[in-house]
Amino acid sequence: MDVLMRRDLIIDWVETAAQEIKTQMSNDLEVESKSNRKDLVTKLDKATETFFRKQINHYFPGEGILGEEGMGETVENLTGPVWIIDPIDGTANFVLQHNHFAIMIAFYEDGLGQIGVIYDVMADELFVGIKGQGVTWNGHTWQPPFTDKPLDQGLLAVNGSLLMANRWQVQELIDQAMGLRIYGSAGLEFLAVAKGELLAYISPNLKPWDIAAGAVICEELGIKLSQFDGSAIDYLAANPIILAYPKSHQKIRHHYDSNK
Ligand code: 2AM
Ligand code: CA
Ligand code: CA
Ligand code: CA
Repeated sequence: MDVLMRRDLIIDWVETAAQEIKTQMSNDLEVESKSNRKDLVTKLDKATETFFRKQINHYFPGEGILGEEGMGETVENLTGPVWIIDPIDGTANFVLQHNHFAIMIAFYEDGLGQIGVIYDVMADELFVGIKGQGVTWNGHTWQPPFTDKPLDQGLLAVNGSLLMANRWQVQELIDQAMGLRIYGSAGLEFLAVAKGELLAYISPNLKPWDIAAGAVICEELGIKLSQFDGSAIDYLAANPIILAYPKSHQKIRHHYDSNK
């Protein structure tokens, strides 16, 4: 099946899932903690991932699926077709704000991103990136309105734990930007960079499903994505990431190398 047919199916699944999430959102979410008090999961994270897995298994039996709420089902390698899913990104926002969360689905082949979809559910903003074919916003061709400005002329997002620990003097770097923003959803932070609202996003510990969809969208727009040390993302591990327009990426990389 060609890439546009896959894209259309993904959009259909995402819209169905978002409608269900909105309908159920005011009911008991059955919130549980995972690794720590702040690491939450709800019954809608699980149900949404299960829904996507069922659709993929129906239309594309045998293709690999890597998802945050995998419940034991995962992939060992990225050979061939692999779906990478974050059913609700920004679960703490979802639980505590009923807002500012995203659904993310990506399709990779032999480790290379082919399709990335991020849906900001409450804002009704759907971004789709297809490798070599650009990015759309709610069906319209998308290009960020701002050019590659230096870091001191724009805003920066940094993960809260990295900021508080001030690892590699990150507070000094933040001080060079026009201001700091913290969204609490990696997906929405990737989208803010794709929109040109942020020049950069830095996060120390993102999983493959936090990165996969946004990587396709942002790389299609010429935005740079790497680990802190400049190496490529490992889609089978946790990654410290710098996502930024080229000038800011270079600035952040240099600051990291000088202070790590
Ligand atoms: P999640 O809501 O899907 O778990 C918050 O800074 C961002 O980091 C969110 O996108 C969140 O995704 C992600 N994240 C990754 N690992 C996390 C963890 N252990 N606890 C909370 N958020 C995590
Ligand atoms: Ca989570
Ligand atoms: Ca996530
Ligand atoms: Ca999640």
